[in-house]
Amino acid sequence: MMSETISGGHLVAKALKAEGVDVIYTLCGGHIIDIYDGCVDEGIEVIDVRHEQVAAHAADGYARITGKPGCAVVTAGPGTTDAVTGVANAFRAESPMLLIGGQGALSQHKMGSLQDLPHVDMMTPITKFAATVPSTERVADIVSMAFRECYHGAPGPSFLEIPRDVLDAKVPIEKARIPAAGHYRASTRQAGDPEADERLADMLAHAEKPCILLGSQVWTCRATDAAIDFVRSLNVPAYMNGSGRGTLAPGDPHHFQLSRRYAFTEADLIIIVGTPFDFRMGYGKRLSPTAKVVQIDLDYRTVGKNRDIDLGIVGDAGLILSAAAQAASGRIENGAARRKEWLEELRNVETQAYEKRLPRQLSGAQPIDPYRLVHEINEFLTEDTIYIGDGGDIVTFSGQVVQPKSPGHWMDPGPLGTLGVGMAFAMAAKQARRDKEVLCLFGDGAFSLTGWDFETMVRFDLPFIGVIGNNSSMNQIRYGQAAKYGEDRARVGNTLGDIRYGEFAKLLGGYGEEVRDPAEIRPALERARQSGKPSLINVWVDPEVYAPGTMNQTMYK
Ligand SMILES: Cc1ncc(C[n+]2csc(CCOP(=O)(O)OP(=O)(O)O)c2C)c(N)n1
Ligand SMILES: [Mg+2]
Repeated sequence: MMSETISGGHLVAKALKAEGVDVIYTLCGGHIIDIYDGCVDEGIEVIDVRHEQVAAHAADGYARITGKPGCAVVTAGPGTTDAVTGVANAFRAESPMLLIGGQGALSQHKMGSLQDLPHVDMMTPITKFAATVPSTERVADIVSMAFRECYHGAPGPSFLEIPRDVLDAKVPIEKARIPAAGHYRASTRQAGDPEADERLADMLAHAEKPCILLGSQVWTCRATDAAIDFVRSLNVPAYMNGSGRGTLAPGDPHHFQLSRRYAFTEADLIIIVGTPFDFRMGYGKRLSPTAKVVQIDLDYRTVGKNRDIDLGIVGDAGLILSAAAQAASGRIENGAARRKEWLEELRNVETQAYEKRLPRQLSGAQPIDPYRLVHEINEFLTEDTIYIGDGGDIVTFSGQVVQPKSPGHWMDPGPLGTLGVGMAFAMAAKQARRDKEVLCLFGDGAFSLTGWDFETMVRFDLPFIGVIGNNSSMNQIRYGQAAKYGEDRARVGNTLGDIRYGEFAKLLGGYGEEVRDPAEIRPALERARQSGKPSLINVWVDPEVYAPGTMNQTMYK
């Protein structure tokens, strides 16, 4: 009797299914079509995009939103090189995704086959794991191995290339190793060291002016509840960055944002959770030299990097924060009440900064003040709106003003600072969470990198509200040129056309509007919401003003 056979592409689909992946993002090519055929059998949706960069960013975005790894499938050679930026972005952002690339047949190895490149060599430095699948029997095994590697320490991307003959060949099903769902990788989280948790509790009990920074790993670890319980029970003011934004809702007594620099200078205990001392943190130099500094991170290599610390704990943010709060609760009062004045002090700084900026946020100027645009967006967001920022200066404005109302509802590229993530993140967010509203703020420069995938949003019926802060420039770069070379030499390589992106949206089958009057921003946003379509509200903002964050970049100092 003939035994049942299975091809490599179908084994890929089985391994994706085992991991819970229910969609792949892809742009087709002859090398990878057998994976599509496998997806048909396994009920995995195939979303085909217009550029492989978008496929990879969408896989990154899917991972962030769902907590499951994302998957992008691209063809060999240019398909894979186009996806490099998306993988690199996921690498710096600690996002678990798998990129599968095609490769010429093993039987033509190094003979100059179509689109042959050393993909694995190219991907090795920007992934946690990169390998060639050597035989059809091992396809599912190596896919599950790649997923396992994605979760080593802080998460990150993996890459696999599958030669065409390996993918297309059929092998007897009993010869293939097919790891079973839930049985091929650990299901545990890494707890911190109980002694270190005790020490943290002790430091908290003695601190008069503690503060905590809740970084992206708070969301990665789904540690929202633990973090909220920690700051409330110990009465610690909290700042949030990256995907950690929204852990506490705006208006929460422990939610702070505008007083961060003040807090880092005045605090006697600073707890950094799940974010590295990189450029966003001034490499740790801006923390008070007399404060005790505690760092909690999933990655051993991040702890103590770039500055000395007083206590470093490696592990899951939620388990560690819960253990420390628990340990502190046994002590008399644990100092919580004593910190009332400290919180009031910070609240005053916060209120002053807010009031100083408010006139700009309400400005009726034309061209529109970018502060007014981001203010309107902030007012427009609901608890169920996932906010995405993709741009330069305009997104720097939004970082100060826009507050996500719920955890996991803020997406930015992360420390790679990649322009062009927006459309892909919107795609992944809306596809994974149809119940959510998605709003993406683009710079006009950022939008034009990957904007054609607006068509994919239309084709797959993925409504979202796109807002373009249009200054017909790459303004964040222009600022640096003006500062360095003078205004008369500043307009080189950064000027874009006056593009009516609202018309572009309509051309591709979406909803679009042009806005020049600030009073029209809100009604236009409402109409985009009502349209039920992918939309672009093209808001003409003043190119002559820059965000303070742009002007303070260490790069220009
Ligand atoms: C892929 C990529 N290319 C180039 C840059 C460098 N860069 C940073 S900000 C910026 C300008 C972005 O212009 P736009 O999106 O229109 O935002 P604006 O600064 O004008 O508000 C550029 C080109 C980058 N971060 N990413
Ligand atoms: Mg611009």
